[in-house]
Parts: sequence; C-alpha cells; structure tokens
Amino acid sequence: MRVISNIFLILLFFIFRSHAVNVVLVMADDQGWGQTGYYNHPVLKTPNLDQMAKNGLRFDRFYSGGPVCSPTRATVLTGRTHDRTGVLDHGYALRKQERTLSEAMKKAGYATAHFGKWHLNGLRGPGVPILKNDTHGPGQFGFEKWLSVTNFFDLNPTMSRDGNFEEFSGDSSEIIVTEALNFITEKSKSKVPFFTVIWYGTPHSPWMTLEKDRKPFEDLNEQSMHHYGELVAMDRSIGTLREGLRKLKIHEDTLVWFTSDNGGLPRINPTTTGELRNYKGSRYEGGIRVPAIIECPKLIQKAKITKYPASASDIFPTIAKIVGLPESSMLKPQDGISLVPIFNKDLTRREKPIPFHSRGRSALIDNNLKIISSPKNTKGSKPFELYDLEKDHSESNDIAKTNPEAFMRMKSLLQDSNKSIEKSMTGKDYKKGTVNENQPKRQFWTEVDEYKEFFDQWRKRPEYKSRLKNIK
Ligand SMILES: [Ca+2]
Repeated sequence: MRVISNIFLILLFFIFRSHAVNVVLVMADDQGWGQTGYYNHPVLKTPNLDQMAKNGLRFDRFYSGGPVCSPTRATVLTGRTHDRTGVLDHGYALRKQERTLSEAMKKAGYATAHFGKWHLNGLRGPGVPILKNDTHGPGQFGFEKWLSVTNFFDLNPTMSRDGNFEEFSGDSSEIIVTEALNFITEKSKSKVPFFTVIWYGTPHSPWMTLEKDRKPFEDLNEQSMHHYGELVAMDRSIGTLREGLRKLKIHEDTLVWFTSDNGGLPRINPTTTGELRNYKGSRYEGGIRVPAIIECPKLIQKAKITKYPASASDIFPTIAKIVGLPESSMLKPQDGISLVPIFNKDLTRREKPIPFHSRGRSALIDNNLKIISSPKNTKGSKPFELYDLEKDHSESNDIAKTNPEAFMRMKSLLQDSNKSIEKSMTGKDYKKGTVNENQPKRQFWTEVDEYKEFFDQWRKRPEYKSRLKNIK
C-alpha cells in the first residue's frame, strides 16, 4: 500500500513539474528605448523582437533598475532598488545578505542557469571569464550552471563554464543563446522546469560585428555601424531562442521576458533613445526607460501594448506570483509589484510609485508624474524638477513651480522613499541589522592575482588590449 502511495506521489510530482511555467529572462546591454523596429527606428530592423511583441505584452513605459548596468542586474535578482543591495554603481558586488530570484527558483525545484554578462562580483573592466573560486559569481547566487563573464563581451569571446575557461568563435549573442538552448533542451527532455537567464553583452562597446550584420549600416560612422550590426545579431538570436522553444513544443508554457539594462548611448547615429531626454547614466527618461516585452501564450492569451508604468523591480514579484514562490523568498522592503494583473486586463494606474536612488541622486515616478532631485551644488541642476510625462515626452517643461500641490505630494513621496532606501543601505533589512564586512571591493580584474597568468595571452585580444597596455 505504502509503495503504491509513494508511486502516486512521484507521479503527482512529475505531472506538476511538466506543467510548471518555465522562465527565460533576456536582457540587452545598453540598448536604448528607441532601438527597435516596432518603434520605427530609422535604420535598425528587429523582426524577431517585433514578432515577439506582436505575440505578447509590449511595455511602452518600462524602466530599468538604475541608469547603468550592474545596478539593474541587482534589481532584477532582488526586486529591490539597487542602492538597497550594495550595488551602488557599475562594478559593485551584490551582497550575499540579499535574497535572489535565482535562489528562490532553485529552491522551488527549477533547474537554474546563467549565460553571458554577470557584473555583480565587484570586478570592473572588459568582461573576463569568472573564476571558479569567485565568492560572488553566479554559482554563489543560486545558478547551478553558468557560462559567464564578469562584464561586457564581444565577438569570439573567452568565457567561463562553471569556472572552467573556454574559447568561443562567432557573435556573442548567438553563442549564449545556442548554449542556453542546449540547457533548455536537456531540461525539457527530462521534464524539469527551468529558469534561464540570458544577459547579452550587446550593443555595449567594444563594437565588433560579423560582416553580414554590419553591411546594412555601411553609410553610418564606424562606431554606429558596428553598434547597429550587433543589434542585428542580437535580434537574430531572439529568433533562434523563440524557434528553439517552438521546436521543443514548450513555447506555450515558457515565459520569455525581454528588456535592456539601461538607456541608450550618446554619440551613436541615428539616435538610440527615440525622442527621450539624455542617455545612459541619467535619471531623465533616456537613461532609464527601456524596451520590454513579455511573451507567454499560456498566461497572456491576447497580445497587447500597455502604457502601464513598470520596472525591472517588478520581475521578481511577478515571477514569484506565477510560480508560487513563498513570500519569504523576497527580502523586504520590495520596490516592485506583480504585473500578473495587467496580463489580461487593461489597467493603467499603478498604485506603487517607482523609486530611483543612484550616485546620491534620486527620482520617483508616480504614473504620469516624475520628480527628480539633485544634491545641492550639482552643476546645471535644480534641487527639484517635476515633469508630466504624459504631456511632456521629452521632459522639457519643469512644472514644479506651476503645480505646487502636485509638487508637495511628489516631494513627500520621494523623501519617504529616500529615507527607506538609505536605511537599507546601512544593512537594516538584514537579520543582524548591519552589512557584512567581507564585501569584495570594487576593483579592476587586472588587480586580481588569479588573472595575472593570463595577461600575456590576453594582450593580443582586441577587447583587453587597451586595459593591459600599461600593465606588466
Ligand atoms: Ca549596460
């Protein structure tokens, strides 16, 4: 009798597992809000992203976690504004005291894997393969398998597979999607649900492309030609991923969430941010508003475009809701909300504002209103600015003085949010109430002893050449 009931339980387990929603998070590195075909970019075509948008939920107002790369990655994995997590800027390490989405998914029985750019281990400089004994690599945050580099990577990269260095040839986006599909295929065949993170190094510098990809942009300047060529390869890899899921017949049950880690770059022509103000690094829309699409036929039956303001901080609570992760898997305070209610309903008003806190500056978005605050004596900035994003797409008309009521309300929301974030920064959210002292320092990998034996071999590589030029 007992044997029969055990078999029954095992059967139930497999039935549950084969119906669980798989999750694939995909993120570009420096793709601006304006750089998609579906926004009618003047030179770039993205047929695969367009197709994905046509079949899913497209966000027109999606915000990155911060104005640069590591911060947004920290926000994606924790559901929290990056300053709370110790990732104050690019190249800072994520604190081990945080609770991550990857750890929660692993605990929930998902097979977990990370592919591509990591940038949460405290190392700066062009991406190098992550060391096996890195205390803050993907393996330390719940990823069972990883093929990763510390930062941006490009054509013919050298990467680290669970700590072992490997050379690859070809476009970096295509390489990691092929590898991710190998992982997905294996898990899908053994009926294990999977959580796969694909973080591209594209279209970040150094810009290097295959000839076929840069060909349509030969009339542009050298930099822009390669930059746009990289996006062509990235879009093609999105097609490979979607087709791969269809071939495995798991696309209905797999949620793919595409976005970018920060706004577009300056000095690229034609422009990267649509008509938004400013670029990567800024709290104006050009620095933080990014493309985003969720595709999951099982949960989003009817394709649509939403103007609902959403953010990278919503990724964790949304996945938690879908998968049924316990409340305790998310460290409080959380800055995001579950977006599941907007999957099949036309909601427009967001109840919880979206906060930003970075480099001593802050901002807060509450539906159409946005307040920006800069420290005293910041060159060219007022202490407070207020914009109505619905009427003023390019943030050119500061309405703080003409709308005192709205201004006071927004200022008070911003001050509350800043207070809460500043409290988190000192470690008050952690059990012991302080930050662990052994945080890795923010440094270039050229200062790390274990990398020194590779310097001679890497000097010739175009991505490392300039960094190693003056180092023996
Ligand atoms: Ca970036």
